[in-house]
Amino acid sequence: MTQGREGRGNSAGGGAPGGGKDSAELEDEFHNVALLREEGVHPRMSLTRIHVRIGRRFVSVWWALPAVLIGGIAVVIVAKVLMGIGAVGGAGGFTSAHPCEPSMAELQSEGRRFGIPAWSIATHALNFFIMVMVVRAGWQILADHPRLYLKIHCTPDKEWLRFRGAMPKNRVWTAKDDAITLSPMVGMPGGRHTIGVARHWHFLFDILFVLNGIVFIILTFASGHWRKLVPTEWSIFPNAVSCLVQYSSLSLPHELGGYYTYDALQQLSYFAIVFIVAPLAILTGIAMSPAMDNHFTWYQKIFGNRQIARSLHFLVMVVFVVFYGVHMLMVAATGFAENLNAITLDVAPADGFNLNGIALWGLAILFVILFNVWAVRFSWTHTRVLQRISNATVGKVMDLLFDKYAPKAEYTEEDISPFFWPNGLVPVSEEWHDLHGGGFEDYRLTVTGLVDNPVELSLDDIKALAHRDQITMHNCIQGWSAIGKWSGLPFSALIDLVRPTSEARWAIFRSFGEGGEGGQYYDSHSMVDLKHPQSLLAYEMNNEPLPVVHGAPLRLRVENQLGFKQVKWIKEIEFVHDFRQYGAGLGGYNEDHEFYGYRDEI
Ligand SMILES: Nc1nc2c(c(=O)[nH]1)N[C@H]1C(S)=C(S)[C@@H](COP(=O)(O)O)O[C@H]1N2
Ligand SMILES: [Mo]
Repeated sequence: MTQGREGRGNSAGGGAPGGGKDSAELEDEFHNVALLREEGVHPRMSLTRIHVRIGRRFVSVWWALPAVLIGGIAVVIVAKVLMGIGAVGGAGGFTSAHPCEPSMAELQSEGRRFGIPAWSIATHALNFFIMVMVVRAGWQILADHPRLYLKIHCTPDKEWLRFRGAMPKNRVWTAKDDAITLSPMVGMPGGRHTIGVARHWHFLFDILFVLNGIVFIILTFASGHWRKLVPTEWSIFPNAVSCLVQYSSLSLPHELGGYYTYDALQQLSYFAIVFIVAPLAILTGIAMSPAMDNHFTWYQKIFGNRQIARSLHFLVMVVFVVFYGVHMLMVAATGFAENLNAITLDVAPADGFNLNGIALWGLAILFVILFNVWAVRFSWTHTRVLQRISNATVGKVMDLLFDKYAPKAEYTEEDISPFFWPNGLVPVSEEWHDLHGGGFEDYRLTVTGLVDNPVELSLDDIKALAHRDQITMHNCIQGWSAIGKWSGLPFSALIDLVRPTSEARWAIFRSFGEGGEGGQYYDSHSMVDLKHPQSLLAYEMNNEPLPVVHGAPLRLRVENQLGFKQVKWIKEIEFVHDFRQYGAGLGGYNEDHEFYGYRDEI
C-alpha cells in the first residue's frame, strides 16, 4: 500500500516550489473522488433513508405522510363545520367580527399607496434566485455529515435525524466515510465530498442574501411600505385565526392578492419570514463558527448549543421550502394570472386579465434553472476558479468579521464528549510505524524555515518546554463538534524558542499521514492565530497519550479554526513568508485537493 501510494507524488512538495501535482491534476483527482460511489458503503442520498429518532428507534419520516394527509382532511372538515355554525361563519359571527382582509374603503380613506414598487419586484425575484442556490448548496453541505444532533456531542445513534443508516461499528469509521452522495439535480454541485465547493456557493449567495435583504428592509421602511408588512394592531391575531378557518374551509379570497394589501394571515407569515425566519437563518449559521463560539462563549448558548443551532439552521431551511410551496399554491389558487401580473409588473388585478405576468414569471424560473445547470457545470469544470473567486470575496469577509477574536472558551471535565468522530487516514509510512512501534522514543519534531534557531525536539524536550491543559470544542467543517481535553505545548513557547524572523508570516505543518487522495497532508496557520494562548501542540487527549486515530504522537489545536486545520501526526513545522509556493499553493491539503476556502472561520 505504501509502495502504491509513493508513486503519486507528494502534494506538500517537501518545500520544492510548485512540487507535486499541478492544479489541473488535483482538479481531475477531486472529480474522480467526488464522483466515487460504492453503493451500500457510500450510499447516494435516498428519500427512503431519512429517519427520525423516537426514543431509541429510528423511524422513517414517511410515516408522517398519512398523518399529515389525515390531519389535513380533518382540518378541512372541522373548518367547514365551524363555518356552518352561526357564531363562527354567520353574519354576526367570529369571521365577520374579525375580518381576514381589511376593507378597501378603509384603506383608501387612510390614503394608503397601493401597488408593488419596482424595488420590491426586484428584491422579491432576486431573493428566490438566491435562496435556490443557498438551499441546494446547504443540502450538499449537510450530505457531508448527514446527521443532526441536539447535544454538542455528536454521538452516533443519538442523532435526532439522519439521512443514512447507523454508523458501521465493525471498523474505524471516520466522519469522511459517513458522507453521502447527492445528485447534481439536488445538491449544488452534487457528488460526494464536495463540501468545499458547496460552501463557496453557499457563502457567496449568503452574502447576496444579506445584501438583498438589507436593500429590501431599508426601502420597505423608507417608502412607508412597512405598513403593509408589519402588523401594528393586536387584532392581527384573531383576524389571522379568522383567515385560517376560512382558508381551511377552502373558501379562498380572490384577486385581492398582495397588490393592495395583505390579509391578516399573509401579513403575519410574510412578517415572520422577513423578520424572524431570515434573521434566524443568518444567526444560526454564524453559530457554527468556531471563531465565534470559541470567543463569544455566550453566543451559541442563545440557541442552547452549536448542534441545536445547526439543527435550527436545517429547520429554518424546511420552513423556507414549505413556505415557498404554500406561497406558490396560494398564488395559484387565488388568481394565478392576476397575482403574477401584480408581482412581476405592478399591474392591478382590476386592470383586466392577461398572461404577461405568467410569461415573465416563466422566464424568471427558466433563468434560475439555466443558472443552476451552468453553476453545476462551472463547479466541475472551473473548480479552482470558483475557489479563487470565493477566497477573494468570502474569505475577506470572514477575515473581517472573525479574524481578530482570540479563542477563549473552555469547558469542564464533565463536558468532555463520550465520542469524538475521527477523520483522516492513519499514516501508512514505515517511518511512522517504526516510531509508533518504539513508543515514539525516536520521534523528533523538526522546526525549520524562517527562524533564528531551528530545532529538532523529542517528545520529552517538548514536554519539558512548557505545558498547558485545555478543554475545548472542536468544529469540523462537516458540521459535527466534540469537546475534548488537550494537553501539550503552548505554541507561543515554541515561537519563543525558535525565534521566527520578521519575514515569517505562516507556519506550515506537515503530517506523517496522507490525505484522502494520496500525498502528504499539511496545512498552514498565520502567526497571529498561532500566538493565541489556546494554540497548542497536543500530545495528550482526555488525560491519555494521544490515541493513534487522533494524531499520535503530536497534533495541532488552533481553536478559532475548523477541524481540517488541526493537523494530526505532525512530522515537521516550517515557518514561511508565503504558502503559495507549497503544494498546489492554496495553503493546505484540503484547500489544494478539496477546494476548501481560505482559512474558513465558519
Ligand atoms: N494528518 C491529518 N490531519 C488531519 C486530518 C487528516 O485527514 N490528516 N483531518 C482533519 C480533519 S478534517 C478533522 S475534523 C480533524 C479530526 O480530528 P480527530 O480525528 O481527532 O477528530 O483532524 C484534522 N487533521
Ligand atoms: Mo474535518
